[in-house]
Amino acid sequence: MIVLYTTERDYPWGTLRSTHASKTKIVLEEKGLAYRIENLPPGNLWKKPPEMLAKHPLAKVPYIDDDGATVFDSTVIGEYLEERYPEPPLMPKDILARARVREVEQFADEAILGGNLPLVWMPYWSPPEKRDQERMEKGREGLRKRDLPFIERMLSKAGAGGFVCGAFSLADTALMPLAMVLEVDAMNLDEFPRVKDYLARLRGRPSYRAISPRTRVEDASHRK
Ligand SMILES: N[C@@H](CCC(=O)N[C@@H](CS)C(=O)NCC(=O)O)C(=O)O
Repeated sequence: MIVLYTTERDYPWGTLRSTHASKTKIVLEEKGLAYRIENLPPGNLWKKPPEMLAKHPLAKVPYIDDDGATVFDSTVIGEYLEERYPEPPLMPKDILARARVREVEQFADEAILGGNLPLVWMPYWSPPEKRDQERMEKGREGLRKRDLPFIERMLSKAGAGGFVCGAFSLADTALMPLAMVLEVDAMNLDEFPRVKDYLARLRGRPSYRAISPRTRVEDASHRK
């Protein structure tokens, strides 16, 4: 069984999960693979204990163990799972269409998951009175000014399928954590009607249950 190393915690305001590892969890769910979660203390992401450094040279999450082999980095894990377990496919066949999926996937990682979203998301790991509201607003502003306009544009060109590159793909798995965070944060998305509908569509997929802020840690810790 695949083991996914991540960080997930129940709080009174929702169950919070690592954004990058949530991306991996969605790939496992969409492919119907058996897995279990190894839940690490969030403090390990700063402490970088030797047992984590032995698996991931930056001691980040996610990393997976698949039959004794460790694979790290959510993007690499997504591509690995796609090649190792090709059904159902999460990549188109056409070479240019594959490049488009990778562009969005890369953008989601660099601009959103590693850029503006942590400014909004990290404070939720602390009690309300300790959250830096100014920093959170800066993250929302970054999403509004740069990231959401790009996703809105991609959706306007996506055609049939309803997802960011048409049919559901690895590009959407990278945007599922945005749906997760904006379910907790509920920032106003009226300027981005396509994004708003799209995030609702992502939340409607059965796989979303595994990362939903409404699903407790113990209720999404494995899949048989
Ligand atoms: N490129 C990496 C980024 C992973 C990442 O930044 N994960 C966060 C948690 S969502 C983390 O481990 N942060 C600790 C750190 O940056 O040292 C990936 O896609 O897996």
